Amino acid sequence: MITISAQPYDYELPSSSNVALIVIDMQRDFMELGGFGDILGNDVGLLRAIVPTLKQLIDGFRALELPIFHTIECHQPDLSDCPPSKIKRGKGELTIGSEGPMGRILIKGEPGNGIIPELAPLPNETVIYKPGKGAFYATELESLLKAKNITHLFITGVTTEVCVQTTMREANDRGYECVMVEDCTESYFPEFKQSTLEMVRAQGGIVGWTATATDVLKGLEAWKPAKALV
Ligand code: TIU
Repeated sequence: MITISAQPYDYELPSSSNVALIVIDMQRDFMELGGFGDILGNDVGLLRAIVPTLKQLIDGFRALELPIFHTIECHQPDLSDCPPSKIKRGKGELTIGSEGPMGRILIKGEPGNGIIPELAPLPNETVIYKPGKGAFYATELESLLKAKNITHLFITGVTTEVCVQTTMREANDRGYECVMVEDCTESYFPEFKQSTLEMVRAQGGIVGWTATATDVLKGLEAWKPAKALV
């Protein structure tokens, strides 16, 4: 057993547990002009701050041969997996499926739907294509985690209060011990990021823990997993 310095108290990682890194939606749609985040009226430049730290965390998991799951929010080209309510939302000129400068917005396989090159998944890493905000809804994520006996999740990505928080709540309800990595998640609204961090760790860790990437890596480097799983 090792502990990782975290809030609201240390996060315990038994040697019998298995961990995974979850990287939520680090895709061009949210990070670049002309994508979904931009058409909703957000300052997409704000999200770039976490890229170097998240890259370090991903590299740390790779060096330790620990599994990494990347997610992409997207829909099928015929929008059959997109509820009309989601298409209508925002009331902008462009919406999901519209042709934008990076291809059709939030559509699987379009240039704008790809993960930013700095954080591109390696061939041995899993990419989960998700139609909702949460990574467990209508995806194979839970069965893949169960197949590897993964019990402890480190959750990162964008945006903190939308897809990251939704995923952490879904994971918490399914029994996973979750850490939101503070400096590896970002929001278009700095105050929403702060509130999210506070609300997940309030009430004795009602949804889980928060910790910095440095503390997560320090802990994992000292940890001896039951078996290396990639
Ligand atoms: N709009 C916004 O903040 N987020 C999303 O629509 N998706 C994700 O958070 N990935």
